[in-house]
Amino acid sequence: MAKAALITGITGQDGAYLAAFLLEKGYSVHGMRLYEATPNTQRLETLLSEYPEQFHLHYGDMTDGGMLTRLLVQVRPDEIYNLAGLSHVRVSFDLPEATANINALGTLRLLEAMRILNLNARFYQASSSEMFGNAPAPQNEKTPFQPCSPYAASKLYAYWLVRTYRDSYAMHASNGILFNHESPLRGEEFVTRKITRAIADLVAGRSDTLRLGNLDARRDWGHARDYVEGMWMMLQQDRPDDYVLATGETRAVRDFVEAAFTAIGMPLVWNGAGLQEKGLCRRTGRTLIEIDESLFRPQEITCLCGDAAKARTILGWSPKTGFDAMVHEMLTSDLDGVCANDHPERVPDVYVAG
Ligand code: F7E
Repeated sequence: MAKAALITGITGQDGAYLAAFLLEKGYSVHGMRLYEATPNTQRLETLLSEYPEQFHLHYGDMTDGGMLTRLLVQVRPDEIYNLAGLSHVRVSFDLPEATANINALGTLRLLEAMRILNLNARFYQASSSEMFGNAPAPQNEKTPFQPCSPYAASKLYAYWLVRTYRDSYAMHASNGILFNHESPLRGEEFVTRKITRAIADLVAGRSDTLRLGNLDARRDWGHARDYVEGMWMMLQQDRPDDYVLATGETRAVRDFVEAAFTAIGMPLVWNGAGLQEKGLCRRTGRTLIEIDESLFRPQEITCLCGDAAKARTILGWSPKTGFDAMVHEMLTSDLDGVCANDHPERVPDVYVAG
């Protein structure tokens, strides 16, 4: 009989890639989505029409323990991928209590539901490289955590719960400590997609300057499609464990912006320093990038760079998509969307609002 998988956070980038990956493998996939209207479920609707027998959506909420228990009784999943969460680091400073309730206590509710029901499912927890904070790079499974945002603290609580439930109740529960992973499906409030979307709008004459925060923060950016495969691989192991997934390469936000503008034939030149710094079009001198202080975080993480040697050795996982190919794919998708005029209005910049 086909295996059943439950994915919480199905409407996010990773939910969409993971659902497609598991459906192709023949799984019956159950996705949990918030009752709130979600801005874009187009990609899920495509999957629903392609896999009408295999793909099912359920309304649910990580803050409702009774509901989570009922969902587990109904679905009886073989594998659970806990991807739901408030995932924006900057927003977590504005909504710290909600972040803890959803990310930390939500994971507790799900694990408790499994324990109460004696459910013999394998459990994947979306842990995050943000838990390392400013610990020296490269970071791996042995690096001591130094969370420095409400988001990272909530993820660390969930990480330790997973280990506690694994060791206390012999659950097959694993943490994937994933470094930044992007794609055309990335939310527009994250910096990579914000940049590629803004470039598409610029090309279409819909906007002129892109406002960014800390250009010098360094991140290890991989492609989400590769990372969801790693999630699945963790649950296929005989023994549960914790794994870092990363590319091992780090780049500054500035590098991403430069790569994206160069790719559309508008190489940049930087002028000024600090908040006065600007990115200008090298050919025309037109201002394309400005710095916005409100986009900085109360505490910045300067450099994340993962060491995924354990995943490579034990899971046989390695990222397939390189940085340039990923930037190209994201840009092409946004440029195509703008040309086809099928982009919805831009998501308002959450920071300005907050
Ligand atoms: O920021 C800087 C910002 O919001 C990346 C989440 O998936 O990955 C993600 O967290 C960097 C930061 O992602 C803007 O200060 C500059 O240093 O794209 P981001 P993130 O905070 O690294 C981890 C692994 C997760 O687990 C999270 O859930 O870019 N930055 N200017 C900016 N960031 C944003 N969003 N917007 C800017 O204008």
